[in-house]
Amino acid sequence: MTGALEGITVHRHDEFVTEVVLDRPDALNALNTAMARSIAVACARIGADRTVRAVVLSAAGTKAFCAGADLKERNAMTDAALLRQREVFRAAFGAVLRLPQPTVAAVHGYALGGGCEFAMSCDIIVADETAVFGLPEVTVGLVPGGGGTQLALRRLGAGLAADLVLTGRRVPVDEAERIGLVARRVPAGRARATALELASAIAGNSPVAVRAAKRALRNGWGVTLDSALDIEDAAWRTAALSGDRREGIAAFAGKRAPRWPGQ
Ligand code: CO8
Repeated sequence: MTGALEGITVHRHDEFVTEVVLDRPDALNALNTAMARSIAVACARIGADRTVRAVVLSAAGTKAFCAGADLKERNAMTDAALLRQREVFRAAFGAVLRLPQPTVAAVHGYALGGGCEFAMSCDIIVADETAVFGLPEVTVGLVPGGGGTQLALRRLGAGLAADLVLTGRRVPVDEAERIGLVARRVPAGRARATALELASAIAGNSPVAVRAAKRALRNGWGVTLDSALDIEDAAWRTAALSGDRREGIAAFAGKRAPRWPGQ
């Protein structure tokens, strides 16, 4: 993918997987305004590309996935500039969260503040032994604003979300795995490769079913069980009436790999 992207790079892997790399390693991949704009642009392109079946969000360098908002850039900002930046940041976090394809975060090192929020905006978090999560916003006079309070609440429950958000403490990978923030924990240096493998495995499944299942998982958050089951039913119908379902069952019966029509 070409175009003026700053602070990130985008790579296409095999046929169906796209990787977005947070790429300001000298600043621990801290999120500045230009980078946030680029993330929104890249996600808009990826989201509209029906040939992309899974997305990996990874980071350059060895020390950090992302150390949050670029506090040096913010240091020089007026209140008005900060409010303008907020809209750009909201668009970036929203763009990752709303990607229609499954998203896998590959986390190594620090994932703090906005970094933790980017990881939580993905469907699945893979983290290596060096990963450290945290929402330290209250320690710098802020509230998590990239979805952190609400994503922590939904992913971890009210008690743990309050613990993390109100203390701003760091969560080592052991605890992150135990509390269910991290779905897969891998040896140091293996997060990206594992995330790409996972994305490839997902991309091998029916694209219609995978997107519909993601919609059900996402839209079922925070609604009543009855409403959530209606959402699941709609997802089921989408998949059940698709060419992918016909092909999936024909391939099973014919003992061959499916060739998904993707519709
Ligand atoms: N912003 C800018 N630069 C940073 C940041 C950052 N957040 N974090 C690290 N850096 C820079 C350092 O200044 C340093 O640069 P230089 O060499 O030029 O001085 C370089 O990266 C390396 O950092 P350190 O020397 O500090 O490395 P350490 O290993 O000693 O420490 C830490 C690493 C623990 C990650 C430490 O750098 C740190 O605490 N950073 C700040 C973390 C933080 O508080 N993040 C939360 C910020 S608030 C936020 O993310 C809100 C997001 C809201 C988005 C939603 C909007 C809608």
